[in-house]
Amino acid sequence: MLVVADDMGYSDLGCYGGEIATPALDRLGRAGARLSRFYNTARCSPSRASLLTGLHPHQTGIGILTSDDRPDGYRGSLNDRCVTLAEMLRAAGYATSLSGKWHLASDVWTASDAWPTRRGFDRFFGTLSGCGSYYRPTTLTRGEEAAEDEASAPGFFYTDAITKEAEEFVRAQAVREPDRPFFLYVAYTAPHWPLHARAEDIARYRGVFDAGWDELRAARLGRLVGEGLMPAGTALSDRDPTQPAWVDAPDRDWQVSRMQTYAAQIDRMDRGVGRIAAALEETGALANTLFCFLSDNGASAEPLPIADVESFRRRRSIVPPATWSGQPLRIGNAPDMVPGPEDTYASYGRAWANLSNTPFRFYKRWVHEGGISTPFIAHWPAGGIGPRVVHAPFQLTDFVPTVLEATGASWPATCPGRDPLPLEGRSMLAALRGRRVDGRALHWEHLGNAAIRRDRWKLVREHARSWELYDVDADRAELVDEAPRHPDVVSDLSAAWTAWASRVGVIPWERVQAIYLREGKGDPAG
Ligand SMILES: [Ca+2]
Repeated sequence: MLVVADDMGYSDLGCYGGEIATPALDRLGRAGARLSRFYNTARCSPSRASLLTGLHPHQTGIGILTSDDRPDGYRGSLNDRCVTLAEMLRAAGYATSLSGKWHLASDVWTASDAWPTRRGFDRFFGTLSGCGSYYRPTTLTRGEEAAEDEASAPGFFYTDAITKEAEEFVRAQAVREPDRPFFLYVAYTAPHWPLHARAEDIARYRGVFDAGWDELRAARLGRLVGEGLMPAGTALSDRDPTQPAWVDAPDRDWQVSRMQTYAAQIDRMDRGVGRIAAALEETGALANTLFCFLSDNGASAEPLPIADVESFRRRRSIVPPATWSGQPLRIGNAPDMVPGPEDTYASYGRAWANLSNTPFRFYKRWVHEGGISTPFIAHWPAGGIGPRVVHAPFQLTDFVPTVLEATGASWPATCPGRDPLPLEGRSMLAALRGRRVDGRALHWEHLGNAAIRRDRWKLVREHARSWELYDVDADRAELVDEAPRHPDVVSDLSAAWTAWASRVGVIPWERVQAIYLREGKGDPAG
């Protein structure tokens, strides 16, 4: 079972130092392995592509998001050189089900060979697009049939609908095919914007964030050290330089309401995980289920609207035309727009994202630690994964080999009509079981932002800027640039990164930008 959160930061969960109530994930995390250095790949679609195929995102056709930018850019849909984990496990006899977000097909309205139902999932209930209203999710689909009307039922809330579908699948399988193994992928959209949550969930966080982002960031780092996830002495990055000190921040009541709503989104997701775990327990499957949880990218500093309100409002794949009762949506972040209700469409902003990514710098889209660091929980008592913190670094390409080793399923060297690329990662199972594993280089590229990590060194740069070098064992928050003192390491790692980028088909960011400029397609990063 794989549970993915959307745009959740490194330290939001209780068992990773956060204030948010996540008892279900805390219980699984503390009874299983928690990884301190697991990395996603900075953005929704590329992360999901890598997670499900064991390849780097560029190899699957999804280098940015799901815009089809051929012939000069990426395809924006899973290509035929990759095989999904669902396809591999189904071939090994597993029942397969996806409940939640897909975001791996450029066409979200017409079924294609990049839809989940044609990529190994027997069952699919969820959204094809990258995000949307929790009360009225656009592109909601069941199998290959439009299902947006299902959300018109009284009391519908997308997070709960994802949970319900997954829980029913677990209970139904126990009756329908009790001896057949299954792969259940639960892809919540929480806590991605818009900030939608029920009033009673938001009320659970009254007072929790009143101390503000400065105090709370320091407290989170203290708890990360206490949990054994960060070494004692880890330095906290400075507050994002564009953001005010909490004591100087205007509209603090509104600021608090944004973070309360974000917390309520995670809280609701965690209660869903608790319900699914209870279903696994009641059907006798929990102890012998490899349960994994992670977030697809670091916390998001994205403002809303991205571009102007009117063009944003026209994005039908993520913005519903109105509320179910016909009210227009209020899109944007302003002190007179308290988030949560169906007619709002807001995000929580850069300063709170800075808290979510404690102790790191930067956000979703960047490949500095704040963009790519995620909690990773693996729970499988019958599989020898006991309570421990694992510090070995891994990235998304390592997930598929881990599941293949755990299940005994095999990678399909041949698929009819396809020529799949070999897997890029390696199994994490030995490390999850507490054994030492050798180091290996990890690589990233997104929007021209680039990084490579080998042993204690991480070489990283923002697009069009110079390489920075950090000793991420001693300086995880990337505060002291060692590049001037170690030019040999910089040249060695930059050459290794360039060779990797060339091999996996990274398209230079300038070329992608040129397509958008030429065709008037707007901002390729948006
Ligand atoms: Ca995301």
